[in-house]
Amino acid sequence: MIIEDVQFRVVFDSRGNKTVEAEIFTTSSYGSAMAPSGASVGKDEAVVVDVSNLPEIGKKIRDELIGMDVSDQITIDEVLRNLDGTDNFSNIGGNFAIATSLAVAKAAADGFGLPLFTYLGGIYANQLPYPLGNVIGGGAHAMDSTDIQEFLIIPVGAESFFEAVQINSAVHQELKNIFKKKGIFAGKGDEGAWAASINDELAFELLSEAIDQVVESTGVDVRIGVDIAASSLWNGSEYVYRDKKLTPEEQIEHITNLAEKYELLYIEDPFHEDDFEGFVELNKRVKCMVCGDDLFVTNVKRIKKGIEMGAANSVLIKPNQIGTLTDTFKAISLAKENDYKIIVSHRSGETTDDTIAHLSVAFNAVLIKTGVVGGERIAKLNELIRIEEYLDHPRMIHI
Ligand code: 2PG
Ligand code: MG
Repeated sequence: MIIEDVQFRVVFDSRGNKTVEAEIFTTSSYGSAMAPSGASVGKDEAVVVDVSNLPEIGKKIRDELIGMDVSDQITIDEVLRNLDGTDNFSNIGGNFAIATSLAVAKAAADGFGLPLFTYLGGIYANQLPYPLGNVIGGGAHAMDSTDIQEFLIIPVGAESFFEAVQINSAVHQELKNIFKKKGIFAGKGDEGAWAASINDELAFELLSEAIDQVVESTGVDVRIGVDIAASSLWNGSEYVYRDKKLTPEEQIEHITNLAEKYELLYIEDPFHEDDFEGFVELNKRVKCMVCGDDLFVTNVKRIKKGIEMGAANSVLIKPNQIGTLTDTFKAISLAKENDYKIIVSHRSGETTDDTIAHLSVAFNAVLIKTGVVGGERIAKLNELIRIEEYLDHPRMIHI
């Protein structure tokens, strides 16, 4: 499976922004992947370079990779790192690097005649994650909506992935009825979640109402999670909400109260990206999943710091934050060795690329965060439905 050619093209993401697609052609196989992009971006993420640099970056990568074997993922990812020469892919771009790295893995899986999740995870990669669905959203993903970026749901009572998707869709649909009934205008944000000019408290109330309806009609239990994306609320000294300003201490109180009141199962980025201490304090106070996204940026150094301090118990994994599959794997391994839960995640700017569906199964993620509606989100959910059908003994993972 020797690489004969590497091609790149500019394509568009779900926000209508340009992104890059990589294609790997080997003597006997093919793989392609597209880079997603974030709106609430951690400062230590791999850098996205302008796709107008495609001709020169494309040539650099092509010249290095032609002649290499796609089954040698670790070496290829090392070559990408060395070619870039920085810690954050600011030369060849995290977008070019991740599209290439994932396309290489897909070409290798194709060459072996295996689905990607089996190629990466082996025969015991047979558990499905629960879909962590974004149903109301604001922050950097919508205009004039909630301060909390994402109100998420987890259909913990679902017995199959298919049922889990059905339940998340039902809650999303029920919310539409509730907005209508109450005369609240709601549009949709970047990830297909409802966006409305309401405060966080009202969003929690409406969401609880929608969940009650769905639980009553289906008997399947659903829990609430949030991505506060608090770096977007932080002004350097306070967290600024539409109706209040909170000091770091008040923010800890506020999040603790929300966790109790709404029995939250999942809290992501409740404090700004450098407030490891805030995370430590909250992690002591609550029983649920405390997850770092901007805090960790899928970066081994930052995850290590968090583990040493006791800052969280879960990590969000976004391959494009770090730039290669191998570095993504290293982040996951370190987290798992320390009993952290793995949540594989989309970005707010997505394409129909469904690679993360495979990564979530391969690496035993407990959750996949990939929205509820919209073609680019559904692409991942439908791929997991296919994977569930393909597996001999599929089962939902234990959260
Ligand atoms: C997040 C993500 C995905 P973005 O903050 O977790 O929901 O958003 O891609 O804008 O960083
Ligand atoms: Mg986040």
